[in-house]
Amino acid sequence: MSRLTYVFSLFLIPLLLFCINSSAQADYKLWLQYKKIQDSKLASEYKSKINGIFALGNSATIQATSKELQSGLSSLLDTKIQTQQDINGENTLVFGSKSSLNEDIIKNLKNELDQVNNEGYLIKTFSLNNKNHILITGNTDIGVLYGVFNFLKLLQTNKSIENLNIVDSPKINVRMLNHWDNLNGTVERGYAGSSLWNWQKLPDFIDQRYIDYARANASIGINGTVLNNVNANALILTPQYLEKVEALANTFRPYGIKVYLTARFSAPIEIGGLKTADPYNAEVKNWWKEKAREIYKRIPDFGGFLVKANSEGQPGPQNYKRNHVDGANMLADALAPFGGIVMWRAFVYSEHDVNDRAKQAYSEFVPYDGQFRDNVIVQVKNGAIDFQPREPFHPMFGAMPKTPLMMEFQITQEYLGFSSHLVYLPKLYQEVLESDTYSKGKGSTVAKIIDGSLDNHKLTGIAGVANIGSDINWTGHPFAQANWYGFGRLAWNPHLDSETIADEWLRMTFSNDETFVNPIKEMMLKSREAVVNYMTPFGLHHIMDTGHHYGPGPWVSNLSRPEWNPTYYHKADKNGIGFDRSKTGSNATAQYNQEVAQVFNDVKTCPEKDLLWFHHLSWDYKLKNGQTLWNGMALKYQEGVDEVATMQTTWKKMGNYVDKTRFKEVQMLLNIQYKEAKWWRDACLLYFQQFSGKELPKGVEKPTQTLEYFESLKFPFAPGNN
Ligand code: GCW
Repeated sequence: MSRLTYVFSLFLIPLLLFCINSSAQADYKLWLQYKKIQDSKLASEYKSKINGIFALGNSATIQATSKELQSGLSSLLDTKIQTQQDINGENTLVFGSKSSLNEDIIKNLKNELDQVNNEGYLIKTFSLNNKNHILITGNTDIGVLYGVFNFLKLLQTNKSIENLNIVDSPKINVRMLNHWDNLNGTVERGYAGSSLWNWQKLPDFIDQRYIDYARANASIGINGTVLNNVNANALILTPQYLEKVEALANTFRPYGIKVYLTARFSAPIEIGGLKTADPYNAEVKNWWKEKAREIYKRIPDFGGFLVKANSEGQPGPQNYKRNHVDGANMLADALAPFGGIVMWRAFVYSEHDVNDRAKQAYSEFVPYDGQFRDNVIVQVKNGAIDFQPREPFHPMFGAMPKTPLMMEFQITQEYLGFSSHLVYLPKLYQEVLESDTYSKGKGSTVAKIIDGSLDNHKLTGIAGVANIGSDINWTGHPFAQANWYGFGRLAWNPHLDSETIADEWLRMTFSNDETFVNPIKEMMLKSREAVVNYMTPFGLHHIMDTGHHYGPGPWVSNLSRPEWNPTYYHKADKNGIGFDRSKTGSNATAQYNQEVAQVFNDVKTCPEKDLLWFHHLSWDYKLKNGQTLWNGMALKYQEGVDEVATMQTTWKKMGNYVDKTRFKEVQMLLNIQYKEAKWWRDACLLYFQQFSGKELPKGVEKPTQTLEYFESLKFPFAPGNN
């Protein structure tokens, strides 16, 4: 071996491996980077206020909290933080729940502790014998854990910790991820590798990932997870799998995360040996009761069932001429003795129903208002079709005041470019949450319906279909981590602003440098409108290629179920484009409260962003800016593409603020996004041009391929479609 090779192998290879490894770790660590504070003045200020930490209590949660605090602070402050046995010195960070505090402190904090619920927390500067300390407390240990994560966030985002007085608690009770994970390890609509759950190695092998998953979720307040796909497999309810589910539940418990499962309605037949799953049948009822007992014996804090019934071929009560109430209540009765809940999905539509698909869920569910058991919550997607880049809010929100409704958002980007497009979804979530349903007059926002404040509901919930998989960076795209993060933040408080969320996420994940944060925040905030523009401007929807939903497919019209065909949704012809859902059409607008219906109904007041969702308009229809609809549409497609080009330019300047791995990853992904945005623009415009018969306006680039070429593209192995 030459001297040079020797030196190389001795020093450089380990160094190289270290660099690669630490870069990969940055990807893996999500927003919990705990990178050393760069601003030295700030770092010494922090250090001067935190001499050591002192835990009150010793539960599994407090131990996990302690560990997080110690490792977080040690790396943020670049010094070993000592665990103390008392608070005799000064500047101690004390944490523990109410039950561990002394009488005097409790008396002092009574008002604030009463203000926060069971998961809330206080972060306070307090003095004892003239010495200053910081106290993080709550009514429960989980509250303390949430408080500690938020304290760490203050440091991560370089906020002051002077005179702390923070009082906060979650506004929604059930804040959960829905994993569409199959038992064979694939993930329906998953674009970040395979399922996190290694069913084969469970229950004996507890992957460190399970713990890091729980940490990440707890850090944003997510307190529930549905482990398996709503297109359910009954085997998850057999002892063989329940043993594995129990191991996961035990792992997540210290982090305040409850486990839930999907319940396949026909399970009593498939794994119970019964002849029927009729919810009126005594044996069936009993089977579910026994099943619940069996589950709770293993998992005393099991959360409950999520059910997709009589939807897209899943079995349900209607197979026995019963209805959704019968099915949901039967399961609710089985879970009630143990405190479990049923989340019954309202995502139903039928090929046998000739009505506009957008109307079907409302028509079916609204008459049941008030008939569900107290431990049933109806889970409604944000819009009436299916997780499109833009949909007006679902008309069921505001129409069932006697029934708790739970929001279902999709975090995984089934219809928004998979994990290769940078799209900041909290912007979409916020738009929906802020929408005014007018159900109790002005200000009856969707957020107030799902946080229970408008109709006085105790059971409240929000679910996000997870975008998480086995990829090193969890979500496939480094920026898709922001969608997981942002979903959690809005689940905690649906009234938050998506810009604030982007700001904190960027600082925690990448850098506090303003020259990085500001332009990248702007890029994130604009990214949602960009994807709307290059895929489905002006309220167009569901024109993706079918099945896998990858890329454009506005021409698809040959599927057996009419409402699976893009042509069903855009209705383009020589006379124009768009779905008439106004009074002259399907009258879906009538499902909204009058104030809203009126606005959507009239083409003059209908927001242009929703125009073709509600109206079929001629190609020459004049938009507010004076352009014809055809020209305006073409220009929007171009605008979307241009925005992605701007994103590329913005990102290119950021090499100094981001580690090489993530910098390069985002750069490559933006290149893909740019390519695909052009593909969307060209394919859609060429297709619609057949009907409009008009030239592309000035400013819109000429397509580089023919329509035939785009139509010929096939993707039999597109991910997420198993
Ligand atoms: O968006 C559609 C998806 C299906 C999904 C379904 C649902 C899990 O294409 O993959 O099934 O919605 O939400 O049930």
